[in-house]
Amino acid sequence: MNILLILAVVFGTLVLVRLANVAAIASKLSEENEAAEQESANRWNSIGMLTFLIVGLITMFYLINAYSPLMLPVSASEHGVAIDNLMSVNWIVLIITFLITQILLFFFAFKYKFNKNRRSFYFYDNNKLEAIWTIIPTVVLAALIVTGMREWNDITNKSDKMEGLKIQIYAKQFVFTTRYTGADKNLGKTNFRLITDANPIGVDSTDKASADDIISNELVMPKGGEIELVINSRDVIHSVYLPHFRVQMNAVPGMTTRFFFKPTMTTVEMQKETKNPKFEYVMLCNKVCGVAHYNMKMPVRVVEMDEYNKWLKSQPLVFPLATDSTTAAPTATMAAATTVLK
Ligand SMILES: [Cu+2]
Repeated sequence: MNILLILAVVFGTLVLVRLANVAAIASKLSEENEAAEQESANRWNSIGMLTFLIVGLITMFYLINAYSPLMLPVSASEHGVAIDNLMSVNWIVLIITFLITQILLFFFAFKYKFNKNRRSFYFYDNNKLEAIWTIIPTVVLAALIVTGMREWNDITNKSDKMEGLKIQIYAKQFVFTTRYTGADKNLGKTNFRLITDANPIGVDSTDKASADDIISNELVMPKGGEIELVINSRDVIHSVYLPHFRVQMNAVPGMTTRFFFKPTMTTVEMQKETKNPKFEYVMLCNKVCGVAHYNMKMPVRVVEMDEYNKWLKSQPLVFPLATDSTTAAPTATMAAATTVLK
């Protein structure tokens, strides 16, 4: 704090001295000197503009190169490849536009600095020019938006129309829980009134479909399986974010959201791809949902179908066969209020 104060006093004094100098010089200047001073200032400003352009561009490309190893590896899902392609197209358009506009802006500031022998060219109106700078951005932006919307519709339509391997992701502050279907391929109904320590996501034990439901604190998926995430939240809005699969969908209390996708690379394959033997997929909460939000995540594994089936058998049922009636039996009113999972 003391150093800051000293620095403030020193720099404050320097500024005052400098201002006094400027005032003294200005008062001495004749009209001719003023013109020469102005020209020199313009020259230095224009050189500053050009330097800023060059240093800025070099820094930009250096940083892009330096940080690119921290970017996500190739997509581990089918639709993710299309998303990555869209993203690349967007970046190419953005970078080209950025380079053209910024180079012109700073280079013109350098080249067309004030020159008393040059008159600026004045024109009142130019329809052709206005048409060009209106139509080109409109066409490019419309093309980007339409292709993006088509891709997004394609991805989300699957969630509405197709049936996959249902996996429920149940979010609460600050943990995720997963629930898998048993042989009946259906998830039993849930109701928040049935939530207890032994039944953390409120599965309705009277629903036949819940008898073989399996619960876990890990998201394991078979490679090549059509996965249908069935997403719910107990308390606030969370977001299920699987960056390596280019998947993100909000978990909203009171409603069910879905995401349909197909993992294409096992964890082992991704470890080889990234040349990182410690690589693990992860699911993160991507909505600031409270104080421990930063820590809300779940380990994710993608394995071959055989291994997946073996793993699933080793996981506990939501209702173990010797059910504790005090923790699991719902009342008639509770059953009536049960949320229906399609
Ligand atoms: Cu969260």
